[in-house]
Amino acid sequence: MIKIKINDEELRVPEGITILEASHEAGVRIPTLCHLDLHDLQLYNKTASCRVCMVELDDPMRNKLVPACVTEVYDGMKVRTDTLRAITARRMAVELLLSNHPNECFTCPKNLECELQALAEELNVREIRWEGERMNYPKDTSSDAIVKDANKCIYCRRCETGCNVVQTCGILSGIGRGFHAFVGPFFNIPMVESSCTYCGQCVQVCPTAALTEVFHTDKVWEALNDPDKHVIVQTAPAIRVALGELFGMEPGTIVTGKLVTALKRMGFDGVFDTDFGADLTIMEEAAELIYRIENNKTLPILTNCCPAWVKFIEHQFPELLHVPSTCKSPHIMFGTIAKTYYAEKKGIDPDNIVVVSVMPCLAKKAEAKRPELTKDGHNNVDIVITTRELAAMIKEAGIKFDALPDSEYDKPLGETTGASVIFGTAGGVIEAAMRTAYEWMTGEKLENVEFEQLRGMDGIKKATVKIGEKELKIAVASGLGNARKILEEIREGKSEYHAIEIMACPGGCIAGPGQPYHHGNAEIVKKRQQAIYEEDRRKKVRKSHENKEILELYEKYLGKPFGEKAHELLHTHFEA
Ligand code: HC1
Ligand code: SF4
Repeated sequence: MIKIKINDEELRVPEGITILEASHEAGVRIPTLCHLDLHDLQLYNKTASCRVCMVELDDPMRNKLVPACVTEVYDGMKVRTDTLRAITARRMAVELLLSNHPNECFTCPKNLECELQALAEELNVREIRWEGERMNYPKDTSSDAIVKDANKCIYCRRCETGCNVVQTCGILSGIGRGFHAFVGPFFNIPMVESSCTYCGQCVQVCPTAALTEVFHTDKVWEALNDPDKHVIVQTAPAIRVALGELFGMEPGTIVTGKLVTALKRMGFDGVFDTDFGADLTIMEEAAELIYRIENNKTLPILTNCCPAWVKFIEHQFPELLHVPSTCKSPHIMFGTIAKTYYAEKKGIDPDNIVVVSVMPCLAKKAEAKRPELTKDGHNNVDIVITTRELAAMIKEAGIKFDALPDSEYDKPLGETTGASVIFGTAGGVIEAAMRTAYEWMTGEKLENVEFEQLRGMDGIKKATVKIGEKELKIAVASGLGNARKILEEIREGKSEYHAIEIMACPGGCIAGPGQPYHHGNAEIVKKRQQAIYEEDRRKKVRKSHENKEILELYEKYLGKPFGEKAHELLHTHFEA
């Protein structure tokens, strides 16, 4: 340990840490912009490019301004964060960024969520004394998921690190110099022509609106206002534990009942839960796992509900496309059933049914457009909006969300289980599958349904689950960099696993890029995760194969799990 001083506070800190790290112990805030260092959420960026964290050293030998994020402490170091020089330097760094930034705050999609805007306020920037060269690059709206507005790029490189280092996708890099510089796909090709997975980690970390989702709220309003359309909505497992944050509620508040009421008041003809699709997925995936084990087919099986992960394997490991489960993802399964079974039951022409999914994810927007996820010319799912977009619509409709009473999801297709709600957090899909596979393989009742080994925020989790005489080796990877490690093992023939869950977002869907921005606060994500497990514990039925409406669906319509009709409707294929 060494002794340092920050402002007037004496501290003993370990050697090798930075001034920024030491400042947390001193209770002093040093503002940052480009810097990220959050192990739990796999958010990193240590490029020291923005110079917003400048502090002054009180040292006759070194008296100078230094960036706190990369300057290591030394014994006897005296740091001042509150000198005129330090304050002016920090303010000037932000002022220079603003000199080159579009003055569009009122209409910007990140208005009131922008970290640059917040810093300008925090650092008391009251004028911009320089006129930078403002760019007028066209927006890249080529993809169904992500909009890139290079004019708003401040070159912090967070997205680049997230894409290339954390997700190992290698899509983004710095382009141009000086005022012309921005981050984009190489040669600035349209996003849709790159191998982008739409995982959205770049959107998650972008401090401004240089990268945002494609907004589809107007499409939903149009459908709701079309008297010929029967518009139904489904909500992903992770929405109910995060939406409340956008209405001032504590992170982790479970708002399932209010969410349903709000959607009914907005005019949806049916309000459903993607959890029903998740229970259906488990029926198919567990049956597929058992089929593969009993028939010596390809193992491990990989879950594939995450569409960014699917694009990742398609682009980066095309030789392994026989490995993932062939199940469609839960919301796509739900859409398929809505336009077949539900349409028949209600006597509605599927042409007139519009299925809207509310998802914590941007990749789901692109997934819904995949040509193989259509039936008789209908998209299984028509429109995907994010948690943030839904909150914006609730506000547009003048609904006072926090004052809403609770309601129940509509029926049929409304019954769900605890197994399906845990899909919303990394490890949940495979835990849900194990609850069913255990009982199907042994014929015995599983008493303790909680598989602690598969829980938590680690990027890779491993467990051995004893099922009768058999030991199933299970892994969970969240974050595409971790998925790559798992896939490399499989490619080299070294994988010892029977089943692996993969999610592109570190932590799973609760931390998706369509959720309320958590601005790097891992506690928010942990509270959402606790709420997901709480919702599971509250459910009377906690195993997918005990969902009575699912059993009725198989009995009346689908036949056997993994059978012919189930194959036709609920399974898909991948494209290299
Ligand atoms: Fe997810 Fe899924 S859990 S992928 O994380 O399998 O997005 O919440 O809806 O489809 O159910 C997301 C969440 C979601 C699907 C389910
Ligand atoms: Fe990279 Fe994912 Fe962003 Fe695409 S969405 S550019 S893969 S981080």
